[in-house]
Amino acid sequence: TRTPVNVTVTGAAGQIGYALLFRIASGHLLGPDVPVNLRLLEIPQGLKAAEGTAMELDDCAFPLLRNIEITDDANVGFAGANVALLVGARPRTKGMERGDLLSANGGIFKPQGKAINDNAADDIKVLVVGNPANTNALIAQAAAPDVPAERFTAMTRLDHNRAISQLAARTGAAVSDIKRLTIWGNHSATQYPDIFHAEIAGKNAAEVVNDEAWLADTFIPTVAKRGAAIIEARGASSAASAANAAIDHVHTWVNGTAEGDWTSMGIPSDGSYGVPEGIISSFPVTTKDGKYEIVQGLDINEFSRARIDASVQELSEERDAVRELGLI
Ligand code: NAX
Repeated sequence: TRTPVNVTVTGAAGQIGYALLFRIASGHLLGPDVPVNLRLLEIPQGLKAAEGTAMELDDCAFPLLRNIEITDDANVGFAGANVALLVGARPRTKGMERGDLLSANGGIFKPQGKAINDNAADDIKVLVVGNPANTNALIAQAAAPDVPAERFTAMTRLDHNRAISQLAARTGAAVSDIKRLTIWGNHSATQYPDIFHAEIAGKNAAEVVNDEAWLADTFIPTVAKRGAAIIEARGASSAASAANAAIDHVHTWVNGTAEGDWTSMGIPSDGSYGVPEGIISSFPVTTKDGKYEIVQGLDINEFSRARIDASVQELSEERDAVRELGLI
């Protein structure tokens, strides 16, 4: 039998945490044959609710779930972690400026990065879900100099999945027929869902759609503002779909992309496609044997170039702001 994989979830008592933990414990994160130990990291006010969730996890009698540890100490929470899902973050509240938001999150992600650096397993893989996800991932990564930078990633898989779903609805295709969609840039309203290289049942998606006005005025804003539309409808932000995307992100990273397809991940840029080295930006990536690679050689048209540049510009500004705050 396999050794259990240690999976740490921060913000475990939150709404994404509640949707996420049961799927990790039932084998959807890593596979149906991989036992897991769960480490739930919360702030003191969240511990009691996390204990309640742990009781429910016990009550599922999941065959793959070996043990659950609950803590508010990051050094304990990340001890021996093989996978860390950083979900807990400081949300933007009314009247909060971007600088306030970045420094409040710096107070979370800098110490967590250091705790990962000092305590996690050598093969640690980190996914940051908590917003602003890309820049929070950058802060954590900068605080973990002994961990290879590429192990710090940010979630744009929800945007990716939303874009596939919107494209399927527009074209009448099955979601499973859509391949090679890309989210570029930041997980924010500037993100760019790119269908110019996507395929629908083997045909070029942009040619199937053949409507640039729909792309510019409907598709892109619908995907980018979907989070706000969910809040409007549900009275709460995306939770189950966000948890599902986190599962997809890590599952794909660990288990690989399908032949002929790729996915979108926020990863430290190596300078590809003119994205400044070091910022954590979303790219098209293929994965294999637990490693990812940026898909190279895509032809970027003017429509795409302007939108990638705008989102990357926002990421560069966020990086400069956290640098000025001494967070990286
Ligand atoms: P909730 O407010 O329901 O839960 C957050 C939890 O984090 C709380 O239980 C809180 O006690 C805990 N927490 C706060 N600081 C912590 C710390 N320092 N250590 C450990 N735990 C801490 O939020 P939820 O709806 O679960 O959303 C979590 C984060 O995901 C938010 O930042 C949200 O903006 C972000 N999202 C990111 C998405 C993405 O695509 N990247 C989409 C969904 C979601 O909006």
